Amino acid sequence: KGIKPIVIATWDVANASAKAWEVLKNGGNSLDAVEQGVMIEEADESNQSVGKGGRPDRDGKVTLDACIMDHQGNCGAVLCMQNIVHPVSVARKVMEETPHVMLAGKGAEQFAYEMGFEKENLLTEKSKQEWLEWKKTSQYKPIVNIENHDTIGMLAIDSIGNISGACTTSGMAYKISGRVGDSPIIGAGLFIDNEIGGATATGVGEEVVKTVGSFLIVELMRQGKSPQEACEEGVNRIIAKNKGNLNFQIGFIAINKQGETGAYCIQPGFTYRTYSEKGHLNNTPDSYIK
Ligand code: SD4
Repeated sequence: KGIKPIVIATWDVANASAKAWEVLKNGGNSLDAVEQGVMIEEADESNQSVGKGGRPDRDGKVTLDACIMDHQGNCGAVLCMQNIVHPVSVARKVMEETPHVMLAGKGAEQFAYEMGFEKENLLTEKSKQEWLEWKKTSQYKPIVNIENHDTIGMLAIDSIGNISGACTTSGMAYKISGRVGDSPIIGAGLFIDNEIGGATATGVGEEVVKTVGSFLIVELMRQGKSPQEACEEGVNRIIAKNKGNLNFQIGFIAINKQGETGAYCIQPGFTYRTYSEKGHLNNTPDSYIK
């Protein structure tokens, strides 16, 4: 019925979007596509915002947040989990194997071991050295687009038109131990409504949580806005609350049931990947600040 598979993901995550596309192209479903796509970034030690190699909290602990949501509205999430390379897969297990949606901290880690995941040290030498350097001043000032870059949120539509999404991060570098951002919070960092579309976020998670950003964007699409218009409205809600201090980044991406995409951000510097039969593109969205 003219359904065209597509993948859309935050930041320039070419390997992750290519992996997700490969799953879709081979007839795989959107849930497998987003899981396997974001797993590429979780395993990539050079991405210091996700999974292994992620920057630690201020105490030197790498704590991961992730969630996943399918076309039936099922979802699972892990919050502030240590020692597991693939939090998105643990989130999927929470969704599929438990009556719950979210598991946090030690409980999430324990559950992961029960599901057969292996314990691994996530703090790489590079991230450790940078943290030790940071500790000399211990100033918590998230740097837009630089130090807190590359959280991956991914949305996909498969060949039967089902939409799924995933989001995974190590959170803001040098955060207070125990801090959880938007990325594993359904409605904030990610939301899917298979009748309408999906949205996901990157940037300073606190601001996304305060406006329930991804749910807002999907609801705006339900009310008739295009993905682009909905992303702009989502960012504008955050801007309206923060007039006078816009020295932070927020980026949203969205997709609707027809496979149309949109994206908007506060600061220049945010890019996003799309992969469809039109090709594999790294796109630069419009930003509020030029
Ligand atoms: C967070 N939204 O934990 C994440 C950070 C992020 O690219 O997006 N970094 O607040």
